[in-house]
Amino acid sequence: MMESALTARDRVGVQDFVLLENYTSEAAFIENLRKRFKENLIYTYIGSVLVSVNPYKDLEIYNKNHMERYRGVNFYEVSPHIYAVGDNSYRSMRTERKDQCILISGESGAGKTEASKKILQYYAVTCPASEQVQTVKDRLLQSNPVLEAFGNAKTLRNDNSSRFGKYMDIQFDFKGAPVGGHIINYLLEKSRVVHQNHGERNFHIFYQLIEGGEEDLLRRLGLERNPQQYQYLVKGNCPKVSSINDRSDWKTVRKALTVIGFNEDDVEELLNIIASVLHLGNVQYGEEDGSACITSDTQIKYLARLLGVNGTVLTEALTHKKIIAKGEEVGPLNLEQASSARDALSKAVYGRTFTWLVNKINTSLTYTHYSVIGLLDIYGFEVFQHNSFEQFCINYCNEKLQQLFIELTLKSEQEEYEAEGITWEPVQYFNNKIICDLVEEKFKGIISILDEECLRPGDASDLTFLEKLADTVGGHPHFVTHKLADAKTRKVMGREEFRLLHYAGEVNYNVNGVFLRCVKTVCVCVCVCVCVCLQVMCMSENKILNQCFDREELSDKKRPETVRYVFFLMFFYVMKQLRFLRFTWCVFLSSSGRFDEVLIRHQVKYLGLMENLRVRRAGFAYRRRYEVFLQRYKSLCPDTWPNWQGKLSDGVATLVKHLGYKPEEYKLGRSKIFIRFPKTLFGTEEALETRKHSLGEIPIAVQAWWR
Ligand code: AD9
Ligand code: MG
Repeated sequence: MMESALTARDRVGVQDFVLLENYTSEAAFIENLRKRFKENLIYTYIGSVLVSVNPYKDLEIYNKNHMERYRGVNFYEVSPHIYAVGDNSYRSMRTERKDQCILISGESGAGKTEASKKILQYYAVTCPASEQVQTVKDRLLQSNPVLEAFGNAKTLRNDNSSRFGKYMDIQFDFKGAPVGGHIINYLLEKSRVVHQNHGERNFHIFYQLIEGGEEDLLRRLGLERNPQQYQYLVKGNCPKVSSINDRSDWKTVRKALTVIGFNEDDVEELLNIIASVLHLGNVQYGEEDGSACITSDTQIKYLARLLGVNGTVLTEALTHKKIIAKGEEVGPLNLEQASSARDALSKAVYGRTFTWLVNKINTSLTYTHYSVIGLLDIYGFEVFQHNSFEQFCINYCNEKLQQLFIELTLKSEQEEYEAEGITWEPVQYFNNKIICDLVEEKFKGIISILDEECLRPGDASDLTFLEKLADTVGGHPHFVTHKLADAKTRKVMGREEFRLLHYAGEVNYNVNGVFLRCVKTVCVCVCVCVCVCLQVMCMSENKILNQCFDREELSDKKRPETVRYVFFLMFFYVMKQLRFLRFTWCVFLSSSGRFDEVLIRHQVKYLGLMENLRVRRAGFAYRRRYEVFLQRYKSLCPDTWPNWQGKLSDGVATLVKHLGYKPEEYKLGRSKIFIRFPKTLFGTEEALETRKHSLGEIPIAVQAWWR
């Protein structure tokens, strides 16, 4: 027996949350996600936003047949899918001649990187190709294993976690063929190079090189085939991961480097640096009269050769500092200072080499701007038991994106209403500009205060920073410190914390001991101990390092990198880009392979999905072009069936009058009908089903309609 539309909806939920009857209810939202997840329908829309729950199992929905199914088809005619987003952006770019951006957000392990790869594969398979285009397609695809080797690592949440943010432009020519690309990386988690939490690993490339590197290569690099030998690889006590085959991944990466256009010299220099970082980690210090000294010169010998620097100068740099306050005087480091200078050097070398790698990939992807689709793979809101500077950066970024989202969604709604000649009714929504201002306002925002404390010589500490915050923004409605909080809040807040009331919820940030230090690691120039080491790197004969380290930055004339500047670098370009693009938002939710309601509810809250739905539903829940609406429902009215001969708008007006729509339920625009409530549409949909059943007809695309 044919399943009716009503029971199909009961079973698999609605494919678009705007069609939920009770759209303000979080429980109804989650129930809809649950129903769909149970049926392996991992994708659902909120208007044009795609929401997905990670299935953690291979679903048969990413093959060539599926790609074909989504090619050139309207968003709502087929069930929600990441390919639909890819196809829609592609067609908008082609027809409207407007650059696009697909913004992928969600917490760690939610499936963001997999999704961006799926979009790339979709374009690689479905877009036109010539021989030259094939080379670009290959390079675009092959950039993934390389970037993942150097920028991904096993964490407790994801065996292949991206430890950097990525914005990738895919460029298309006038025929719609991908002809180039450009990647921007930001905020690589450099601290992982020198330290990993228990159960986590360093970046994949180290293990790939040790496990997969040929014997003579390892000999030349002075490496042993045992990760346990290296201080930088033993911290997490997790050299092997069952889901990862380092040896075969090494082969993939080596091949990918060749496809991208790295020659043997490039690869050699690159691997020299990777090996050097491991040797640096094994540099051991002893103590003489309170000063640090290097106890064995084995590592220094390798380092001098691999980095192309003088061993004596390097030894000096790893044990001495330039005391800026007293001019050019050079002084010895104590044990702790020397270890942190060594680690800071390792992080700087690795971080800059990563940026070099991205630039090198960019060079191979030739930039011939015609039309662009950007893919932004970004962290979603993060709230842990202990939140620090890293969470502050990520959450601020999401706050900005939310602001942009609301602005652009409302703007596009307004533009559509205007184009259709429908009166715009103001929408009530929470404008989070007030929180963005609290963070970024010049002179009195949190970033400015942080800058001031970072650059202030003397007694600046995390606690003075907290006090200054209380003095400057203490009265702000979205800011709370322990000192100024009411008795109830004090109970759940530490003395070293401040709380921000983000649009997605409250987050307590702990400044104790780590906030300023984190900031100083981000703004490397502030860290005096590293200066001497950086000087040595400027002398390196290694061609890559030579490009990465610039004498200019060591001169006092160069402006230090302030927090504001780093933020600016991180977000400004992307934000500026987004403003001029038509963007599609994809939100990914993590799961443990089953539908964990607590986990999902938490993410729905912190990703601001209910707020997004509210903005979407502020006007009309549903809109369709007249011809599409008439084609689907014309059989329900004797005057429009089998064919309406007059103007389309008159046909739709006749049809809805016959169906008994009340004036407050709908509006007729120039080319579309707008329906305010889902129940109006559902009533019509059910009438259609009843009619088809009575005639024994097979409902047209009823599955797609609901799914
Ligand atoms: V992180 O912020 O980089 O730590 P991501 O990028 O959000 O994270 P990723 O794409 O790496 O997560 O996905 C994590 C794992 O989930 C993958 O390694 C897959 O095992 C699994 N996954 C993700 N998407 C899908 C999917 N569409 N189907 C099946 C998936 N499994
Ligand atoms: Mg990722």
